[in-house]
Amino acid sequence: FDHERVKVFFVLGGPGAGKGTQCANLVKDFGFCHLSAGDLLRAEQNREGSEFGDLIRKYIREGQIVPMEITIKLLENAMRRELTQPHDREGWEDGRGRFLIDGFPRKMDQALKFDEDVCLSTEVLFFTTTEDEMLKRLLERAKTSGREDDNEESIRKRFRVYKEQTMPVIEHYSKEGKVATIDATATIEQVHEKAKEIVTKILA
Ligand code: UP5
Ligand code: MG
Repeated sequence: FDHERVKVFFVLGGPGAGKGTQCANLVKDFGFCHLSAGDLLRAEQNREGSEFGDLIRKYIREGQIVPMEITIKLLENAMRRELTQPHDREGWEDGRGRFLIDGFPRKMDQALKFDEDVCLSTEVLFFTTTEDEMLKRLLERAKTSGREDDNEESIRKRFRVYKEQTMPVIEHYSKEGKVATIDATATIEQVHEKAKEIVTKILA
């Protein structure tokens, strides 16, 4: 996809930082299409006839990164589907579109491959808070989420993978001047205001 027409915002931050929550708000403000890599993988895991179901389940429970070919294919297919259907949302005329790609890329190889083969990204929205806060949020969410990785053991593994594999991605984009860091410790509404301000400037 042509990055002049298709705006890709990567949304990164640790497990439970609030990526999904904030994406839902930004969709309402700016007409984004929100694609969560984790949600796409969970849907593929449960899709009847998927050859990857067992593999995805195993990786997610261990907090490991699913081989990038699978995730990138799911994202690319979802983007193509969106871009080829009619929209009356802001920013979506004549093959144009804007995406929030949530929870991706979380490993350097994915970042390079996506920028090269799918679409050059515009910006990284980086939501940051402490591990204690993220753990608290995830354990609370665990009561109702039904997610197989919302247990303390999987959460600890997700934290480790995030530090070892995803932080280098953020450093990489920082060097390119593409990272907007947002303190996600405040209330959902306060974090939203800050994110909205940043996105407004970038889209202007
Ligand atoms: N909450 C949110 N904001 C709050 C605030 N400001 N104050 C108080 N509470 C707040 O939020 C989490 C919880 O916190 C919610 O209950 C919310 O109400 C509350 P949420 O918005 O869901 O946080 P989010 O950052 O989206 O957390 P999530 O658990 O989804 O993050 P992960 O990055 O861990 O999960 P994801 O779904 O992206 O990935 C899951 C797994 O998929 C990965 O571990 C990996 O195994 C696999 N994966 C890949 O292999 N490749 C990929 O490219 C992507 C994923
Ligand atoms: Mg999420």
